[in-house]
Amino acid sequence: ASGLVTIGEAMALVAAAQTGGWAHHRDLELSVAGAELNVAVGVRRLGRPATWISRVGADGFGELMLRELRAEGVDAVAAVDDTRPTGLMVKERPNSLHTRVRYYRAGSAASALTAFDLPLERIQRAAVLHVTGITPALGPGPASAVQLAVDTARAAGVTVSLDVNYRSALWSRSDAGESLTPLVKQADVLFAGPEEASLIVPEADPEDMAYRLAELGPQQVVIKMGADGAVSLIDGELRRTPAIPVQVVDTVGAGDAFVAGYLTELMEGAGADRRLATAVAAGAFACTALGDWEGLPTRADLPALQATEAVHR
Ligand code: KDG
Repeated sequence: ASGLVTIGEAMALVAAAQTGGWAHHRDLELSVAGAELNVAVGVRRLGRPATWISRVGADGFGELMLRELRAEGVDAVAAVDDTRPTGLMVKERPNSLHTRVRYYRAGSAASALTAFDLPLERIQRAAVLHVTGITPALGPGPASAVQLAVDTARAAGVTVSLDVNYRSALWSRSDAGESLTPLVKQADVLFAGPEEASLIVPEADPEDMAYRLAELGPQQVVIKMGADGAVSLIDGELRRTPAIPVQVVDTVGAGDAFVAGYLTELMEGAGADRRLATAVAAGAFACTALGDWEGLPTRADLPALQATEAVHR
């Protein structure tokens, strides 16, 4: 057992190159994105093996995705579906204060993911299985794939990581809460923003949330609070970890970077303090570049941020 295995949809990402909205500025940049893909790339950059399981369309977007993953050294296990397209996500920057994200993913290749797409032996050999609350929102097939993956991992003694990742464009808060609560109970490591945690537990305060979520099962609960850092309850110990201040260019993907940092250190056998330190550093790095994963750090990059931080002290 050495690496991370993750399952989920990635989409072609069309992002505005300038602020101002599509009606005024039409330059765009083409990339790929998806929460689980972002985590896989993040883990790989920090030095651990990563496998990404999905489906892609038989189109240029699917090819681009597989190419990028190959370039990053992520092992992609993705059936090419010639009846459905690769999904698309459009990121508009109407002004410098906002980013607007829209999906064109209904009927995508990845939404046809089923339990049959899973290479079960890879999950059994993984160090960590990472899933998110996005995949069960894509339909019954993807939901059953996530459930089988989690069951397989648990039976094999593989650590299960879940990021709640609520996406309001995909389902209601009540449907998400109902579907994700059983998964939360089966997770060893749980990540959620405060709003997301409130889908599962009634508390409003992050510390109370962490305690209540841990009661459901996960020994490691991490409440991600963006610029406010993180509150965590790891093996019964409560911590508050401040974020590292950076000049923010694009926050989308920062949560995934945080997860990648945490899980990489977990796989390295590092203690909780180091897991959280790398998590906040990776999250900060991700904010400094446009794109969901382009700004993810390598091990060699990490000291740069620590040096900047030292100046701020
Ligand atoms: O976490 C960033 C993701 O939101 C983005 O990459 C796209 O996976 C995505 C989603 O479904 O929102």
